Amino acid sequence: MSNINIRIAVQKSGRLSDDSLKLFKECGIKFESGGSKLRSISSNFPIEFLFLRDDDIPGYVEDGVADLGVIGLNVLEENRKEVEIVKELGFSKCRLSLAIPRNEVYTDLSYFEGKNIATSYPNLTNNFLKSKGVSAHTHEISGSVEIAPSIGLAEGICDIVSTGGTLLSNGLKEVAEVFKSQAVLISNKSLTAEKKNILDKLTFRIDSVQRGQNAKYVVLNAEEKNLEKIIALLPGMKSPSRVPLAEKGWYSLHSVISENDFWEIIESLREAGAQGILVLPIEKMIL
Ligand code: PRT
Ligand code: ZN
Repeated sequence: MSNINIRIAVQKSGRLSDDSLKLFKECGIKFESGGSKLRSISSNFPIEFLFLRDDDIPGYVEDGVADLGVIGLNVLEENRKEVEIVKELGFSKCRLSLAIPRNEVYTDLSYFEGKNIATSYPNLTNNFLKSKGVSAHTHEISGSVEIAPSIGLAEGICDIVSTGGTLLSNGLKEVAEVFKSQAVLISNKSLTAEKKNILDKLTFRIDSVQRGQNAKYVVLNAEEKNLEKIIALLPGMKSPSRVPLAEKGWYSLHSVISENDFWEIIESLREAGAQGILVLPIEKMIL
């Protein structure tokens, strides 16, 4: 084995860091993290972690200081760095939205015509408004954007929202979504063949973990007369496994179902006569 490591930049502490570390641990990659550690080399996978401020990650990956990075799509698109998006990671989901004081009457985007909007995302905000034919002024501030209207800095804001609680507690209401975001894995545009090979191994593991998270393992009992109907409802990886029970005329069926249609399938299974339904989490799913 060669001694080349791929270098990945992840957020040191913040809304991306816990889920990023969890994902790599679920991929079976062992490394130390936490405390004042700024870098860490895995003991069982050719990867080195750099722990950084999230804002610096796209630039480091563009320059090749890091080969890979985990970053919010909002930060990446705002900074417009030349990097490759390898895959969506499905965590740190949020949206960039326009918001105005709660007691204002909002009609449509023309509300913002000629107005001042405070934001940490001037590029995304301006692009959005321009594409809608609205000309407004963005006022860039780096934090505490929500207080801008109440201190007279701007009439509206454009900021990251997840639950909406922060807007609410600052007397604001969300009126239009500008951009949907989640964490993404990015890579430098010119990785060597050796590093590409390591990235392929990493994405194979990430895919297996993600597939597992989107699926449930289902075990149920069924009487012979209901088998056909129940099997038709169970997709499975190939087709469901069928194991005869000690009690004559009864079978146990094992299958995998998607998280998305989970409740619908469970209800149909019960209607079709399935009994003793067990649902188990799947740790990994290798295809
Ligand atoms: O220190 P460092 O620079 O590394 O971190 P940071 O403070 O710049 O970023 P951090 O950790 O706050 O967020 C990192 C990324 O998480 C963001 O770039 C987004 O991609 C994503 N993310 C997900 C969020 C949120 N949810 C979120 N709710 N980023 C920020 N918020 C803030 C938002 O700015 C607002 O102040 O939370 C507040 C709104 O939350 P709700 O739940 O009240 O709507
Ligand atoms: Zn930051």
